[in-house]
Amino acid sequence: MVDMQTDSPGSERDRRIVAARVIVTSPGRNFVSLLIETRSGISGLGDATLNGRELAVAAYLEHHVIPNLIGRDAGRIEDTWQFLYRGAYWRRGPVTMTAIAAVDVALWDILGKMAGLPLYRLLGGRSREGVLVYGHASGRDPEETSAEVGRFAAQGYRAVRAQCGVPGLAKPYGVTRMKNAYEPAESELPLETLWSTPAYLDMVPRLFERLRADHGREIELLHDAHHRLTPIEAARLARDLEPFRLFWLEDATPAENPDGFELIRRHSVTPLAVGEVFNSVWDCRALLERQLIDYIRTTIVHAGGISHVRRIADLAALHRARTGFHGATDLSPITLGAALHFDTWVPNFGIQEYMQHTQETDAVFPHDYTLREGYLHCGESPGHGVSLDERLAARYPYNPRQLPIARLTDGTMWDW
Ligand code: CS2
Ligand code: MG
Repeated sequence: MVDMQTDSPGSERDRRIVAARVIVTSPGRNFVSLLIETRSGISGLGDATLNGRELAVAAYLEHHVIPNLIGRDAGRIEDTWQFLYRGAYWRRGPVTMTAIAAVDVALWDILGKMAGLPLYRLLGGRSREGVLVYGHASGRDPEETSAEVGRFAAQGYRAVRAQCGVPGLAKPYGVTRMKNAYEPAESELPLETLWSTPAYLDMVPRLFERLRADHGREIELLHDAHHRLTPIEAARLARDLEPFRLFWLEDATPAENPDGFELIRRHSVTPLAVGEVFNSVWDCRALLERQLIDYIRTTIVHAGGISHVRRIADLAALHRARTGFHGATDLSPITLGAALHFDTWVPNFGIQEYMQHTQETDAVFPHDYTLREGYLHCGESPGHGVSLDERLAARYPYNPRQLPIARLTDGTMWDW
């Protein structure tokens, strides 16, 4: 029998979970958070935000998770994870794994606060001084996009994702007039957008030819094809981008079919990144074991939390792949805070996406991470270093929003 008094900091009685609640707030966009309180008075915060499906996760937590948490030992992080994963019977999926992630991150936050240590120290200590990030530049045409890349470079960013308008398309993916942030869920029902691959395939190489001509070869450039291409189209794009040496081409083709990446690999050495829509190690396994991708983007909030993403990172390391966590503004500052501690520790770190949250969001989620010269730095506060101002959060009621959909110009339903 494990001696409960010594299996983690604080007494077993102190670690008892006495309450937990879901907090839905919308400071500029919707966020779902989980607060878990222990008998000691120490509480922990987890992110449960799933863009466009927020209330599904909130309901899953309220009806199927929280009743099972009360009375549990907050120090039994792994056992709680296994209970929520195996005990669900209906395994995996974005809603279940986001709910499990919220609990997992909140319990790691509590452990850090009880131990008086920042999360990265609990994971194994610092592997790097700072976390390399990439910003998001976009424009209506290559000239405008290049000016935006220059703006990020002037701010000290060493890596920038570039997205650009596509001739003939009113709302191509990733182009926004907002500086820094990008919010695709802009309507209560999905906005219908049009997509044309031929026009896109012509534009992208011209974009990166312009970016390399304007900004040289030192800055790291990334691009997100956002699941839009067939495997052979993705292979063509990856090959056409080789002269411009991208850091990565992301979501080149829908990743349910790993064989599609075999085809891309046969035609190109452009590095590939995938995984922001994955929610378990099982989604990642074939792509990593067959070395079909170079960066895994699976994020802490959507893939079962720190406990599970740690397993994904270890599998990636076995196959020489690196992490490149998703970090859009529809992942709350709680996820960014936890991710930065993970990024600070993980040996096979690659890069961290960083789309700056709005000031409204940051006011609701005070945090201790900082940006300096293109690197993010987690703080030294115990836990993940992010809190939630519930009084301020209450001023922002939930605002029903869903992500867009895409159709081809002939009306065929496509991947947004
Ligand atoms: C994008 C995201 O950041 C990215 O790489 O794929 O902006 C994605 O479109 C949103 O997170 C969807 O909610
Ligand atoms: Mg993406």
